[in-house]
Amino acid sequence: MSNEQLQQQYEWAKAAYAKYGVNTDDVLKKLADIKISMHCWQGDDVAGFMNPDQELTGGISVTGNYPGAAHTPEQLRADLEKAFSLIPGKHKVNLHAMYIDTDEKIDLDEIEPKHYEKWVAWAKEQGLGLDFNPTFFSHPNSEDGFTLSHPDKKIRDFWIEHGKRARKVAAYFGEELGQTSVNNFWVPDGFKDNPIDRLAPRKRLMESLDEIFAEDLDKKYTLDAVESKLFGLGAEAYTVGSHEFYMGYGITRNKLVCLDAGHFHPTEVISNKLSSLSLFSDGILLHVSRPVRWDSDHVVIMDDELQEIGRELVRNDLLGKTNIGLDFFDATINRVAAWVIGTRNTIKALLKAMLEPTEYLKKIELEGDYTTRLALTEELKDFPFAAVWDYYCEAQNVPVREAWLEEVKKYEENTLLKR
Ligand code: RNT
Ligand code: ZN
Repeated sequence: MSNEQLQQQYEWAKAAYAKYGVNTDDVLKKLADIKISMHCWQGDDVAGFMNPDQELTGGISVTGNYPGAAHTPEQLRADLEKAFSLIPGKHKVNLHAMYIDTDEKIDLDEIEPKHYEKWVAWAKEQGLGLDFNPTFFSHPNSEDGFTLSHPDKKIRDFWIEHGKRARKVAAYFGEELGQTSVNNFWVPDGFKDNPIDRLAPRKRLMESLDEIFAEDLDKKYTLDAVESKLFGLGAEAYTVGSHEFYMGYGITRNKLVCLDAGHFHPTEVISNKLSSLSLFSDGILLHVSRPVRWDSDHVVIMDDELQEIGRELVRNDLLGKTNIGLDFFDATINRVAAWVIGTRNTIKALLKAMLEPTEYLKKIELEGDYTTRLALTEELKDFPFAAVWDYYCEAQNVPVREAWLEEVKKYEENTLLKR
């Protein structure tokens, strides 16, 4: 499409939205300020660089053996750069502790900021932020399914040390990069079969977390988050860190509660939780993901739930207190394409939501005019939002529509297939 056509389309779309008081120019300015935290682990099937041959454990699973996975930090960064060159806006990278970049042979209870210096230098050069996650899986000390809630104090202490050190790394990211680094705690702890004692592991988890968080770190640099889960592979009957556990924990300890779209019952959605959670917490972390029948972590597509998440964030004015992270891993398709599809969709869903005449819709709802509410929300689905998106991509210097795929194919041929 020529520049002129893009512009024409945009003007036409602009007029359509203006009729309902939505200024598309303002929307695009706001959209450019929203950062998505793109998870590094899609690039190498959640292997990391600490012990990449260690089996992936913790009840999560990656299927597929598409060629081209990153095997070194340099390769992973090159792949991330390629993906970001095809995604409009400036964003963040979400690292896991196991993605150290050092020649030192260290364990998880020995990590220090210096082991991530190269990531920081790269993020500075690229103008990216960095988020972080301690890694409580794929390690001999988590082999029996328990970490921070382990009955053995020695094992718990190993993981507590890891958690404390991870916070220091996140604070270092925040300080160096001048933007808050969200540090997300997720532990896989749970039982395959029905436990007798559901309480004691939860009490141990609570106490371990309290120990990790005992030191106050400057919230300007890092914010801790806690992520709940319903079940995992091999932890089908009971997960220690359940939703109720972390709702209670996060709110009483002033931590961000992390909602992962795949961590609830199959018909339960996180979009409907955002408004309630926002009333009681200072901040929210999202793991935008796509569960298919279970917590399968499929690539995010433009489905109803993604759009509903976008709408809830916009309608309730929650973008300012919500950190939007992605969490999916698919090894059956090109991994750079997976990032581009999931991240572009997430931004696009936010744009769609921001183009909605929210004030007007709230007003007619208050007046009890549910007929107009339904009629208009249905008609709005056909409004020319794609013209606004195309214009935005062009303005942000990234490929318009499916043109990005050509770039990924070239990169696959010239780089990924040569690994
Ligand atoms: C697992 C959680 C967690 C992980 C990452 C790799 O169920 O969703 O967020 O996916 O830490
Ligand atoms: Zn998650």
